[in-house]
Amino acid sequence: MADAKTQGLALYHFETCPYCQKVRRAMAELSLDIELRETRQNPEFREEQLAGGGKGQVPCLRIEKQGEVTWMYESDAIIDYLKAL
Ligand SMILES: N[C@@H](CCC(=O)N[C@@H](CS)C(=O)NCC(=O)O)C(=O)O
Repeated sequence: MADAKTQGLALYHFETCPYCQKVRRAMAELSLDIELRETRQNPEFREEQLAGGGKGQVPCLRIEKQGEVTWMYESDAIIDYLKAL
């Protein structure tokens, strides 16, 4: 269940990816509850990321705001975005 600040956000990730671990750690430190979509064991998440974002690189933050969807790659950019929420 995401809170109001994080509604519309979903993080595409997988467990052993160090860049994903860095983002998940930042989420925990910031106490942000963001939907997690694990792409290694869930091919449908990988497919939707590829279709929407254009590449399967993780971590990737899907941001849906007022019906508009953007896909943010790069762990540092994602962490900066989360810190500014
Ligand atoms: N510079 C990127 C590196 C991310 C990265 O290398 N992710 C790896 C997994 S650890 C990956 O998704 N590789 C597969 C791909 O690029 O399609 C970041 O900081 O987010």
